[in-house]
Amino acid sequence: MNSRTRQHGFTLVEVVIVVAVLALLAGVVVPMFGTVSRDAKIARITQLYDQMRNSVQRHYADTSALAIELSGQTGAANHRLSMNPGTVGWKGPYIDHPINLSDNPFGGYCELHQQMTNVNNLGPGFDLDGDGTNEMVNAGQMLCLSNVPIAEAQEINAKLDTGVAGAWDASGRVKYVGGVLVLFLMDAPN
Ligand SMILES: [Ca+2]
Repeated sequence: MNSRTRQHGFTLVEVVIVVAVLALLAGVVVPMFGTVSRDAKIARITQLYDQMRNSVQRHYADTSALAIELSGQTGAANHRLSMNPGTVGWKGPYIDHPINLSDNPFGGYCELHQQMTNVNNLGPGFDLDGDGTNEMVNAGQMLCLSNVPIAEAQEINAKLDTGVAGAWDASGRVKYVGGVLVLFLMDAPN
């Protein structure tokens, strides 16, 4: 074999090495993107928690009323933070758009409720201090997100319920039942 013919193309061994290196890189890079995406979804929910808690407090200060925002519904009556349903004292919008399905990064619903009994299978109340009894019972403001995987729900709980005793999924501001993450935002003043 002279130097002229040696110039043509890659040998099979070279091709195999390149493919192996690319496969190795893909194996490293793809999970990295998956982790970033997962962390971004968790961060999105903790941001939503802060934003919605601030919004329901401002809405209550103006109107002395609790609000609902339902991702699967239309109309001002179902979007009381973003649209004025005729509530006395309303000075909103308190959020920049009506809550919709894109507000849940895990693809489920996103609903702001004012009665625990409206949330299926979650039972009344929030055990805010982890002592085994519910400090907040029934009326209040809580954000419900479906389709949240348990591992992600546990991470969100760890961020929002630091130092809370009791079962992670039943105590504090974060509850989790059957794939539904429930975030306590505001108690109804008695
Ligand atoms: Ca909790």
